Amino acid sequence: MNDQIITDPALALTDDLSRRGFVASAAAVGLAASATTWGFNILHPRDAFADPNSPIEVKYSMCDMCNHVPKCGMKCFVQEGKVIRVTSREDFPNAPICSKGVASLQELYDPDRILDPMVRTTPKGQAPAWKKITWDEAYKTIAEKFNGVKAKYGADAVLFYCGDPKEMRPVMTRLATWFGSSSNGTESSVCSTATQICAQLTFGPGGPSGATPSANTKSCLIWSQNAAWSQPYAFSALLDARERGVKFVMVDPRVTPSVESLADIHLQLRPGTDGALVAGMINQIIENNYYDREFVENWTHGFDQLKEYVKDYPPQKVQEITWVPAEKLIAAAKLLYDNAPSTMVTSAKGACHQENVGNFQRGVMMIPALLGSLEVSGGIMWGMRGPISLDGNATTGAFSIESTYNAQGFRQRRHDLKDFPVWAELIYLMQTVKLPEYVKDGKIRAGLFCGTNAMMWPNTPLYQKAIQDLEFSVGIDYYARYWTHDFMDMVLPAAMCYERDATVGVYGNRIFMRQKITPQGQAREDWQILLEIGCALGGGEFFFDGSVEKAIDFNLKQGGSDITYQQLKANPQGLTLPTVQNEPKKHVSGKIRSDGKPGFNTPTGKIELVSTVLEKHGFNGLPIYKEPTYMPTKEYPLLLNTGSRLPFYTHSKLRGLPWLNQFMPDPVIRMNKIDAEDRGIQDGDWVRVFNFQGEIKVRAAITNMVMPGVTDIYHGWAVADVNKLTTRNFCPITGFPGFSTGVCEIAKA
Ligand SMILES: Nc1nc2c(c(=O)[nH]1)N[C@H]1C(S)=C(S)[C@@H](COP(=O)(O)OP(=O)(O)OC[C@H]3O[C@@H](n4cnc5c(=O)[nH]c(N)nc54)[C@H](O)[C@@H]3O)O[C@H]1N2
Ligand SMILES: Nc1nc2c(c(=O)[nH]1)N[C@H]1C(S)=C(S)[C@@H](COP(=O)(O)OP(=O)(O)OC[C@H]3O[C@@H](n4cnc5c(=O)[nH]c(N)nc54)[C@H](O)[C@@H]3O)O[C@H]1N2
Ligand SMILES: [Mo]
Repeated sequence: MNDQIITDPALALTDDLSRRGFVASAAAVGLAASATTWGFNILHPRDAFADPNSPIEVKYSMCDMCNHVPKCGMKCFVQEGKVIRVTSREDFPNAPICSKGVASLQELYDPDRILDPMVRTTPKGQAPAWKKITWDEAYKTIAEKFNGVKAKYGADAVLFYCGDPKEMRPVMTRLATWFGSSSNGTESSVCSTATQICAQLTFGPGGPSGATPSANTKSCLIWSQNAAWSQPYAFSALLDARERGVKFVMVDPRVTPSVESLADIHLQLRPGTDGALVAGMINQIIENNYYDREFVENWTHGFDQLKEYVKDYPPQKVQEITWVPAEKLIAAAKLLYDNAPSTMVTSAKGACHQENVGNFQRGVMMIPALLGSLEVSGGIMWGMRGPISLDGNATTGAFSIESTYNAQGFRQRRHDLKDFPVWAELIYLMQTVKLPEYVKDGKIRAGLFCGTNAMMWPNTPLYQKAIQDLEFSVGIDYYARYWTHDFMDMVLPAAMCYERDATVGVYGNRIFMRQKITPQGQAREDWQILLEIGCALGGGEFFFDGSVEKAIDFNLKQGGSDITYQQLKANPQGLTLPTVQNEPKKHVSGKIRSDGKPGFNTPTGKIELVSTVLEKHGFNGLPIYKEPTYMPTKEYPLLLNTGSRLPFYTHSKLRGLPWLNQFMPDPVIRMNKIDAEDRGIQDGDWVRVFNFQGEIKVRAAITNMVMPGVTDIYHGWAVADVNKLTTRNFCPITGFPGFSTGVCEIAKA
């Protein structure tokens, strides 16, 4: 790597071409060399060649290409310290690895990865150039800058932030809390937290937000999830359920591969009208006496008000609003009633990216409650309080910051408290969607950004500017990404999944740790970097003097387990944790509430059909329907629906990996044949997609996957960032933007 590295979009584009050339040659050689039925051989442009006669060692790892927990198991074939091949891992809870897992080797040995700490040498606002520095120099600068800002403006002026990657979060939280900053946020500001908030409001804190079908489940309501593409490990379980005879009702504006392979009834709604559809479903459940009287009378709050409210949503009216045929809605309610117990799945994107999510998703959660499917086998069950509290990342109770957090009065000081009071009451991480405002007002002046992509928020340029306007900011990443790190002062090289110990993976009662290889260059694992920053800031002992091993041990102990780092290292096949057998009707036996009384963990002790927490904050407590802010007009007649997942990319990532890029080299917008014909557009044409806020250039894909009037486009394309066109209309309860509910026009480029 050169000492001076220039990141520039134009360069990135030409670079892409040369990489494409590499695909062709690599694929050809790879095929010829592949002698196995499992996995693929790989050849790399640099540094990854091993002497073919050297011995092959098997190591076990866990993938992190989609940043999701639980992760998929990987079996790595290692020669001279280099991973030469990767396959699915046998006897592991999550399998198989997908195309992203296989292609992760191209990321591991990507010549574009950053392998040294780098500081910028040009002023911000100008094209950046970077200079290599040592880790010690980096830590010293970070400590000076962060402590300087803290001394002048208080600790809350330093933002601690993680993007979609999840594994480092417990350490980031420990760091923020010790530093004394209540400005501790994540990408979950626009991902999944809305579901968590709705579940807490309806079911109470600590409860479930849904459940996938289990042995006794007879039907399942999937409210917008295309697991075939976004959760392949979960999709195979759904297919198994279907084979067992489970009936599926699926709500989705698109005809997805999941809809095609699972749905008995597909409710294909106009995006953003979920609130009306859910009111229509509840209307049918109540009007037809499908609801469980005993449960409703004893264990719900606000039934009469809900009953009155949904009278306004008879099937015919719902059809006009949502475009879902009335008879399908009627049939869906009946199918769920006829096939009890029923379970329900919502999703972190499809069911969250609406301005009205804080209302409608509570309505979705009320459906299994009304049908009497809570706390019954095959329905939705609360977990048992057991001795071990480790989640998929072994983070629960992690560095147990809750008490420190409360003791230091963080909640009252938070910058987001006035903007999103319900979020601030329920979630200890801050809602970051108002970052531009907080920077403009001088409330946030420095930031540590681990695994961050500035194109994830609506109206990207505002967030890029906010990051640029910080007095000091540092990113931790595998790459210096021009759309994010060009606006920062420093970038630190993170070790990839193959190259790190932390964190352990917990799947039910099984626990695993990776067997790492030596990181490339100067890269270090996130846990180590964050612990070392803690030490540089002056917190040595609190950060285990930088020891990842000690941090993992502490973390496991906090979660209630005696297992140690050394034991996990010695047992790559995984270890078993003690479990507690779950049992039904825990709301009757008093095993749900923390005070041991019967009922649920809500203020009323009941499932809240009318939320008392929302009422306390001045909101309507019912799951009301509100139209999206933007409706189609003559000028912008198409609905802009963004971000539905593609199987081979994750957000802004993986575009540079030849094995994946070949599937969709250019950004694409899906549109219906009727809309295309109206505009003289042919399949594959370059088109302009635009609205009052911005314009991007992409290729048109003409398909019946979307209805006339609706489009479908993925986010995270640096060359065509759709978040230049998405707007900042936030759900007042959750702060979530309407990524699903914009408007646009399309014309031939
Ligand atoms: N329009 C629209 N916008 C959306 C969405 C949408 O559906 N539509 N979806 C939203 C959702 S749900 C999400 S989750 C966000 C995602 O938004 P982000 O999390 O911001 O997106 P990523 O592209 O995953 O960026 C992660 C960055 O972290 C780096 N990275 C990956 N793994 C690691 C790691 O382990 N350690 C470190 N240090 N770095 C790592 C990657 O190289 C990348 O630069 O986007 C949101 N934005
Ligand atoms: N390959 C891959 N996998 C991923 C990711 C990735 O980027 N790539 N991202 C990961 C992340 S961070 C997340 S949050 C999850 C997201 O996981 P999900 O939320 O399950 O995302 P999708 O599978 O795209 O399913 C969302 C569905 O919602 C539908 N939808 C769109 N608008 C609306 C609407 O207004 N109403 C309703 N009811 N449905 C609507 C879309 O048509 C789509 O089929 O996926 C994770 N998995
Ligand atoms: Mo997400």
